[in-house]
Amino acid sequence: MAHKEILAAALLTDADLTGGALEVNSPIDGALLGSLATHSVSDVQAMIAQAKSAFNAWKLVPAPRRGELIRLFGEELRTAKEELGALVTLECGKILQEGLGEVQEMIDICDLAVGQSRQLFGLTIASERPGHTMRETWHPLGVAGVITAFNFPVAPFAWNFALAIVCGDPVIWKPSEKTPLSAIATARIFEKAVKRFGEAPEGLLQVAIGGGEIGEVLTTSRDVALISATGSTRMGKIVGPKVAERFGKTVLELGGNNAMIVAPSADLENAVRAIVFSAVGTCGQRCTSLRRLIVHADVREELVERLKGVYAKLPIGDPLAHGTLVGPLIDADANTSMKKALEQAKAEGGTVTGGGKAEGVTGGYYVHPAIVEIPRQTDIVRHETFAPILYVMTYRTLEEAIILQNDVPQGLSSCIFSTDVRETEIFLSAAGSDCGIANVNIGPSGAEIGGAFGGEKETGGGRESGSDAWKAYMRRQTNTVNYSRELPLAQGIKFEI
Ligand code: UN1
Repeated sequence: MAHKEILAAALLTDADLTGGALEVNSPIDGALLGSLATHSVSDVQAMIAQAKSAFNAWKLVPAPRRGELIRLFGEELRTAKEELGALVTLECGKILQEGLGEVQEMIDICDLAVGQSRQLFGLTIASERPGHTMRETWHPLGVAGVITAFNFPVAPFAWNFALAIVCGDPVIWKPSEKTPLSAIATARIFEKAVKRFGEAPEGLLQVAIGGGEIGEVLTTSRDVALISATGSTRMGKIVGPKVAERFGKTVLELGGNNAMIVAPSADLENAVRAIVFSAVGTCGQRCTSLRRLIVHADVREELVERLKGVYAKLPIGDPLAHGTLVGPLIDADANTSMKKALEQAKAEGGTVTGGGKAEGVTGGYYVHPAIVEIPRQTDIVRHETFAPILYVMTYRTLEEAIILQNDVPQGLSSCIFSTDVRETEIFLSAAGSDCGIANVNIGPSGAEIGGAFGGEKETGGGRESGSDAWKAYMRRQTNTVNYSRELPLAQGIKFEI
């Protein structure tokens, strides 16, 4: 499909695509997709006011009813899956299968959130006083600001949004300046659900288009109760303290530097498939991408040879074309960082295979994914470069492998390939991986929405998506109720007046 058809199918109009200074280019061929108007600081302030008034109405709507709106959103997303998936591909360059997968994640989280809307459970707690009862209640939190990155233009938004809405919180979404169109199209799909729902307050979802100045309004406003931000550690270091200064809440999902340990007992066939998908998928630009391979000396040679064989034949090119496995990098800057990282890796003793410009594809930044064999975990290996670079290191004892796996500033995702249950259980134990995600016999990327998603250390500590991540969008209240005729004090204190 031509670019114009994809934009039209996603219901983007000329009015959306013209009239402003924010140029959006497709990484596929550099074509200009639109020149968008951006929001001013005062526009965003008005959005916050609107969201605040929406909150006052929405927080009183019963949660299962709020879930109904998300059920309808999930239905609309099912209908629009192909169109939105293609737009995601057009705008961020991931292959169509992954664009569609991203929309599927949105649908899945809607389903989860609908169920969750009937399960915003609190606890009942034993009181130490006679005739008293204690419980914990979860209430809507307030306006949520959701900041997302170019590499996943829609799924992390949906993880936040679907839960926020069932929890009672309106959302202001600041998408990446590189992928605003997917956000506008998503908001339009949500509008359809709102229409069918009938009685939703105005402003449950507002999209703020612009750069850092927009983010600044959201992070510093006392009327934005929660900031959930996905992006670089650098961004998190700016956002985190700003929100903390006003005692706002944050969910931060920042960098990853994810490793796989391949043990001698590993199923190498599956390991190769998992490595290639997680290292070159989304052109190495997932926060969960595999960046470090820690291979046992006994299987290293065989594994690296097999990988080099697959890498040499990877179909690189138009991500909309059937059969392509590697699309373009997002832009020139990404290309430069990849080049620089490879130069540094060489200077630090690495041997690079691949990594150059891909032949025969023009218009975008198409590269050969790189394998870098490196004797030590040097500075560049410990740094997250958002590109398809796979560093390969060797180990002899599992202990040594786990030390290498953990010895990076980031702590998002990790995995081990081994058929030895003693090894896999150690890897998942307190003596093992220090990451938020630790997998056995699958790669580090492609997490399902049912689990909590996020990581430790410089990854930011936030958890989104499944499990009890919904609690971040609510405030916890502890209630003590006295149904006796006395007034005993806690801790047995006597206070006679
Ligand atoms: C991201 O790269 O920011 O686990 C999100 C995965 C996807 C989400 C990645 N479900 O790879």
